Amino acid sequence: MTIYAIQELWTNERLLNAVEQLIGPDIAGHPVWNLRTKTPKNEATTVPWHQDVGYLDNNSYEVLQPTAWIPLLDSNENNGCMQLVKGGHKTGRVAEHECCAGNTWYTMLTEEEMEKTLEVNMAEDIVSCPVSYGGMLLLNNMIPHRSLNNYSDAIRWSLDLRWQTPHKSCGFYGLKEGLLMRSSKDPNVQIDWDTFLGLNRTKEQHKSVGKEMDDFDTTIVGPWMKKWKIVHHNRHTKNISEETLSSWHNHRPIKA
Ligand SMILES: O=C(O)CCC(=O)C(=O)O
Repeated sequence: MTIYAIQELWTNERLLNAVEQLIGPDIAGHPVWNLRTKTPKNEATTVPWHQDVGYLDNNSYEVLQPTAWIPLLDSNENNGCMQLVKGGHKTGRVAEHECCAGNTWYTMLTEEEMEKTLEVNMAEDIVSCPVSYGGMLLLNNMIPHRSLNNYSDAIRWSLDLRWQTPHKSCGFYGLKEGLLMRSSKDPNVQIDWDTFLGLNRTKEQHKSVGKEMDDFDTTIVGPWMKKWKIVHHNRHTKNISEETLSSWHNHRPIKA
């Protein structure tokens, strides 16, 4: 799959028609999108419980940002499909996330925190969402979700693509703006891919921590790290200085 194929899918007429029903006729692509290669039995690609808003700036909390999660093969509980917690978006609250899950750089929600703040029942409300090739799962940015482990022998490829109104902040800490795809004022709007693709969001994340980073340095650099407490350190946090951490939050000191 090339970037052109992803561009075509992201701006697909029928997909945008569905998105329009949710957010209205003005549509921007959100700068956070991923092509995921979920390799078998790999903790690094198994995403723990979280709300997508947990990765974004607080000014996105009141903006509806639908995500289309699109597997590039049949997905099921064996190869790492998604699970969500039914009704977990209804309070409109953002639960207290923690960092970092296991040996990954993901933020995560504990089950206790979800039950307390999002008023869900983890014994009853978890829903597995197997999606066949050609289908998609549409997610609200407040709904808690995760992906299961991949116990198969094949890579579970998927895309997650997001949209929102172009009239509100996309909550990406000013690092990158959205991409106008549909405008009620201009039915022939030209999508400015050059500007959008010209700005590498990973490089912008690196710049936001104020230091040059080697491409193979796996230290976490997302600005969302400043939002949530780092309660568990691992190889992705060990190079962050105590001084930087304490300027972010009331983090626990790093233990060797
Ligand atoms: O595809 C996955 O494994 C996780 C996707 C996810 O959590 C997301 O798109 O927010």
